[in-house]
Amino acid sequence: MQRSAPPQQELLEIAVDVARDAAATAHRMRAEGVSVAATKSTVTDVVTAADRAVERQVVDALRRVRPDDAVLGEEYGAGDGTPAAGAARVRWIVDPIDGTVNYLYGLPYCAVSLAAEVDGAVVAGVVRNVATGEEWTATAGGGAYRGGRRLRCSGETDLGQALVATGFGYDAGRRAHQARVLAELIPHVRDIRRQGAAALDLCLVAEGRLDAYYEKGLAAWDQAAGALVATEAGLRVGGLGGRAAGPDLVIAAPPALFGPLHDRLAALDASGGP
Ligand code: LIP
Repeated sequence: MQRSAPPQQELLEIAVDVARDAAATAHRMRAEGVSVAATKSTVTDVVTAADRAVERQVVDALRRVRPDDAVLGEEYGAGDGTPAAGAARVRWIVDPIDGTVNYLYGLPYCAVSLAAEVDGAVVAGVVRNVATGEEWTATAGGGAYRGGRRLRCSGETDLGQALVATGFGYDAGRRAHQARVLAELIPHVRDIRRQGAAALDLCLVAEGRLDAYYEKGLAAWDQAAGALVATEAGLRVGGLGGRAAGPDLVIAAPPALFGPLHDRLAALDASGGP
């Protein structure tokens, strides 16, 4: 018999507690000095000891409070304690340090991102900037907040006036394709911001500190919590051609800007390339 799903607010409170402790660990380890522990998909796709330690801390904390839940993390994947079939209606999606290269270089634009998914739908999420302590939260249908303030996205309706954020992958061929797309797009927007952490980019768009965001190549852990914050702040979040936001492309924009940005990115084959 399938268990009943816990209330979203309860999942959010767990996420916030776990993310705050995780961010404190990441902050302390940064102060103690970090170095590259290993590389992943390419020589520039680095992982530090802190990425691993923080993810283990998050997984252990979630196991203590909700031992039957599944966990998907950037560094350890689906983990080892996959619960019995039918038990896990809840899956946690964690990026221990989104913006790892910024973290390595000491740039204050990296975050712990933790989302709770029930039956495949993200229902609660938190993104906490490791350096500044800024914290964004959201529940499905319950709105998005930072510092107790309910967030509303930008009201910009003209793509030519939009400040757009984006990012590049770790593969040189993909970066070359993304740069070609950007070179064609940039004359049609106000300007571009490349800050290096998708979870934070989505949260800044959610509160109108940016007007829109798009990126190819994101994994679930990069965008799960941030996309909920963005959606709950009034943004349309999706992919090309009516598809959901995913590795092909994530676009987050106010409803009036989504169409024009989507059409430009589609014409530029933004989800194509390596
Ligand atoms: C990063 C993303 C960012 C992207 C980087 C990288 P990581 O995630 O948040 O948007 O441009 O290439 O994928 O690797 O720091 O978790």
